[in-house]
Amino acid sequence: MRPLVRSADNPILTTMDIPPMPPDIRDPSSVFNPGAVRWGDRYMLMLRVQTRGRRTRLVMAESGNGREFTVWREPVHIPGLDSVGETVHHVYDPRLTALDDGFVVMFAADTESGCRLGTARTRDFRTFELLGLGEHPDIRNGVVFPARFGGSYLRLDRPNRSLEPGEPPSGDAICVSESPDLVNWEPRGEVMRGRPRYWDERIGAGPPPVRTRHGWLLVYHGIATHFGSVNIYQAGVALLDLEDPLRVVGRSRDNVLEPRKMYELVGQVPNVVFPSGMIVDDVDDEGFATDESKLRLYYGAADSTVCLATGTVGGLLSAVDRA
Ligand code: BMA
Repeated sequence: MRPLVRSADNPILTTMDIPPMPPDIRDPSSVFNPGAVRWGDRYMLMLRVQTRGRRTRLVMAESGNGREFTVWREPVHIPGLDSVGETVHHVYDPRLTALDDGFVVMFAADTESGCRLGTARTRDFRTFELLGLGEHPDIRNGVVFPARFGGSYLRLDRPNRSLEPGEPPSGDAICVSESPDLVNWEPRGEVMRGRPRYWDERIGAGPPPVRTRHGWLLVYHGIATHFGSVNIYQAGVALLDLEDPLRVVGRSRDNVLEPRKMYELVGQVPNVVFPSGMIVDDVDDEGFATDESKLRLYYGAADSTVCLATGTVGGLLSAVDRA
């Protein structure tokens, strides 16, 4: 049985669902790669909306059932982003983590000096506090763990190392960084590498990992680059040690989601499923997801729309091959 089933309503969000927000957002080009988190009885998405000027804006959407979303009428405003000392051209691919009675947003920020990882905090998704843009010269796919480790915060990230001349910078290793305050991050080591020639040659973390009794359940994206004219973006799973997430307990040999539907095969960037948000309903008294816990995985399809796939935590765990 496949561990993930696509929603029959896919794509669950398209540009038709984005209300005009002049002067920026009018008849936008695409909406994709959302962060996701549960807020009380609401399912919240932070959408990446791309205007026809190919500028990116973040926009909130909310839902009572995790499938039908209402898009808020004002884009997210993170004060201070315009005075960080260099021009931020785009902010995109936000990951949302519930932490310390609030929510942390980690997003990619394209600047002249490369892609940085911005961090902001909110309690209500209306007002945001910018914590910083980090120091690493070129890094992406930053994802904060929804827990502290002996007082420290940990994140997964993916340093960019340009692998092909002339191509946008990318990377082939998911790493861990540690921070005392969510502002200053120190690299701690490498978690796993891409597997040359297979489905996940280049990799990056997807949504924030989910805590289970077996370990941290991580959905990540893998890119197959050996098909000549097009890169194929897929999703797979890994299980990381609960106490020491630098240690990989297991990893799926195969992907668990790959472009097959027309909305994944065709669009602004063809052949892309990009997992970026996951909401797990029901955790036990100590905050662990159980094998029966239902999950909703939100992903961008072909850099054009937002899609949903559902499953259980146990189903995804069964896709993990032991290391
Ligand atoms: C990656 C990121 C994602 C995007 C993907 C496919 O490098 O830029 O935002 O969805 O490429 O184009």
